[in-house]
Amino acid sequence: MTASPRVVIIGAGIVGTNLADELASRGWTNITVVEQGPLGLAGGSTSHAPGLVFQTNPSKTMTEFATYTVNKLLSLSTDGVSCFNQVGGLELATTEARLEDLKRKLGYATSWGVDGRIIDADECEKHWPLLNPGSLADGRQVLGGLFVPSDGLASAARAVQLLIAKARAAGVTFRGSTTVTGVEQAGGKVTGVQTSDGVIPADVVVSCAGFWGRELGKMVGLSVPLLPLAHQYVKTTPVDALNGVNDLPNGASKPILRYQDRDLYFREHGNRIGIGSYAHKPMPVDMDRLPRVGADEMSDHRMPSRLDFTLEDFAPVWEDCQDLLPALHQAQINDAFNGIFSFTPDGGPLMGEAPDLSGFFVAEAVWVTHSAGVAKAMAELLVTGHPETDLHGCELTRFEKVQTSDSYVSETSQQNFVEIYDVMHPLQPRESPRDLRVSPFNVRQKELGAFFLESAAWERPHWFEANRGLLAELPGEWRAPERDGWAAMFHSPISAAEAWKTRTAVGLYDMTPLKRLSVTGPGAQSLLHRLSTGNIAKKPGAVTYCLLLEHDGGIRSDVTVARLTEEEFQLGVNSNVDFDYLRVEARRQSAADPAQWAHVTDITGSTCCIGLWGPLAREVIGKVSADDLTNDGLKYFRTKEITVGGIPVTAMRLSYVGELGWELYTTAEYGLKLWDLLFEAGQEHGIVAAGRGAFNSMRLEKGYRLWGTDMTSEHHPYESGLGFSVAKDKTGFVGAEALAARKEQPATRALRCLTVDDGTSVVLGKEPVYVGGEAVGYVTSAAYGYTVHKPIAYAWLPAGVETGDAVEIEYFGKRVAATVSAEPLVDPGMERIRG
Ligand code: FAD
Ligand code: THG
Repeated sequence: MTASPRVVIIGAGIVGTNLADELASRGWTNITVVEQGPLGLAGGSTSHAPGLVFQTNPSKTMTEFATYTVNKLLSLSTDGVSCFNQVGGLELATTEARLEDLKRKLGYATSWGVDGRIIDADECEKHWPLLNPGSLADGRQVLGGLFVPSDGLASAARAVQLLIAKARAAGVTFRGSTTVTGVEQAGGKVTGVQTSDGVIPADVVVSCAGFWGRELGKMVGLSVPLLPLAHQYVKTTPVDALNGVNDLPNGASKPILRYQDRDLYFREHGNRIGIGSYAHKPMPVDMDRLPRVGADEMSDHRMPSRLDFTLEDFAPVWEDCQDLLPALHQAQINDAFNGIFSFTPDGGPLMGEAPDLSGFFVAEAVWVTHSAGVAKAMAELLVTGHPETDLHGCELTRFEKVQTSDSYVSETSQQNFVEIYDVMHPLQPRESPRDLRVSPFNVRQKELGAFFLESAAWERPHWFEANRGLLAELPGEWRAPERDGWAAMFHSPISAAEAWKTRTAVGLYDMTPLKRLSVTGPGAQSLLHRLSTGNIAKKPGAVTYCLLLEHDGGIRSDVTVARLTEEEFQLGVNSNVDFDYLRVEARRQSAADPAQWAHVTDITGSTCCIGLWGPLAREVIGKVSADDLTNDGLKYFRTKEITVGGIPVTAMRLSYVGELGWELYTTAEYGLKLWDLLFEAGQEHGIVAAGRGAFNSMRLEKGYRLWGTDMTSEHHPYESGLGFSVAKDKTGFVGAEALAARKEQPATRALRCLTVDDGTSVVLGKEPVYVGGEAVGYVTSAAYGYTVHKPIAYAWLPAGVETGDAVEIEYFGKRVAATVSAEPLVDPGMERIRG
């Protein structure tokens, strides 16, 4: 993008004003912020946010956004008063399960660079003398807490005012009391916004409209998957014990406080206490019935984001509040409201460009906590095209189409409201909606007792109860230690049997949910050549594993590219983000040079895929196919059309579990027949249907990285152990120049394979890793390696750490000894897979 395009930002809440400032500070000069409400106190969620900033989050990106926000708000000040009151943050545990969860959460904090510690009940009480020192109503008591000294309170409304002043001084125009009523476009590009006050021309429009985001999206035919929900916030009357302690009206000196076992949080407002509740039913908001904003003066009580308080929803938890803070027995509820903000299907924010309208960006469903960090990343995206932070969990385009429908967004977002403070296992599935996307094999999988988990709305078997009988036959060296606690949840010992059979006989894997794209046209090759690190200009029949990079050399995705014919490629990709990226790039290329048109289609749902893998895979397929599938007939990383029991199949010789065999693709209507043919043919060879539990273990044994978990756009290929997938001497692809420069720089970190010394402790992922007693890295993926008889963890570690070095993984507050190992752990010589 050329310097200083004309930018219109819609919305002057904490996100829009931060974005204006971040863009202005990067030298952009032509920025207009349009806000329907009066500037300063515009009436959106920001206007009344109590501003609690708890930084720690399972997501590295979200934690970094929060930390950036803390530091930025600390630096924003007038008369020596900043916009952040760093009182610390305290999350209480009143159950053993919560206390354990807080230890895990401390692990996240440590992994992502936030200092914190677990404190006992006495220390909790020192921080919050108003806490009930004895037993709570039902016999529980405060057992301890997670204390993070750098957390605290954002003064969001004041920050907005300071940001407006700062941005104005840098040349940004603010237009309050001006409503955006439409978006102008021409030729697939944004050209301006229509407002109540005329058209404002623009090259870039960023919608920072908060919970109005879905309405703004509708103006351009974009489905913005967020749901406005009301959430109750209450201020009490003054509490004697706080008189004279804090500045009035909003001063605070005690840590912000979470009582998640009762869905509550607390802060001080001078001598009053503010209480937020998630304990009530989800309250979706009817956007058509909100008070209108416009030129009229807006009092605190007429804001569109402030609905009338419904006492009956708060009454049940008022007793819990008084129970935890007995001083509240002499206080009353005062100044209470139901405030509106945005929820999404997976709880993440929505950031990025609309795939079908160039120049239209979104930064919505963002908490105050993450606002400045989100704005920084958006500014980087606009100015350089590649944010420093991994955005895959935030991408606007990360959802499958079915996940952006009104009913899906409504149901899942409400569920997220209900579960917001629950102790949740990372694999905990949602109960509804389920069975949205099922492969053609689903009926058989159910007959075999599949245990399903959901991903991208697909049902994926994790193991099959039908294989339980194999546990009795499992040879001693394949028996895995029993698991307890979280490692035992959403796990079955049956996965050991499925891995055993795959490594020694043959397994049948449902690979249908792997996203597949068809890229066709005379420009297909040039498109893929330009966007990938691979040498994909090979003859039809070649399959290439390669990377899509960002311009800065970071890994955007890893893909397989199979050349089916001269003008037809089939890609295995990671998510809808890849689809939209390729589709948009193809459209641009086709527009620039019609002779080089290329078209990208998502064929995932219209096709299906079986992974047939194991040393006996060839025997099995030989019974139902006359095609030559010997090593000479189809070499490793080659593809050809074959017939299996009369069914047309595209066979690709590759295996994410690292065994001999093929990915077998056919169109959906043949899927069930293909499964039956193979399963039947495999009976005499001991075939098993196998699930993701075995799959994930085996791919880690083989050292295959999982994009989004092991590496992201924050990492480049060499440090990720993926240098081999950059074609030698290839130039002219996206990221090539940056990559060449990075190759020359000394490595600072590396993705390493660890094995756990005690042979039994299976970790979950995201745990901090200690070297010499210091936290220096974090775990990405983990699994028990059935073939190698020990737990495996991949981890980012400083470059100086060497093979054989001892490290420690902190798991639920305990240190687990591990050793840096050479990889891959299984089949380093490729004899099995190339056999
Ligand atoms: P907003 O502040 O809503 O700004 C969007 C702006 O866009 C609005 O000012 C709106 O008027 C404008 N706009 C919309 N449509 C148009 C249009 N067509 N034309 C022109 N302008 C338009 N977050 C935390 O981090 N910590 C907390 O403790 C916390 N507590 C909360 C408590 C309550 C009761 C509520 C309701 C929210 C809380 N939040 C908290 C969430 C937080 O307030 C929001 O997530 C955040 O303020 C959203 O900021 P924003 O800039 O995206 O949205
Ligand atoms: N199958 C297909 N496409 C995919 C995946 C898949 N695309 C997305 C994701 N999975 C990509 N990840 C990988 C990771 C490793 C391999 C394949 C896909 C793999 N690697 C060989 C290795 O490292 O030894 C590559 C060897 C080579 O380049 O010759 O097989 O599961 N269709």
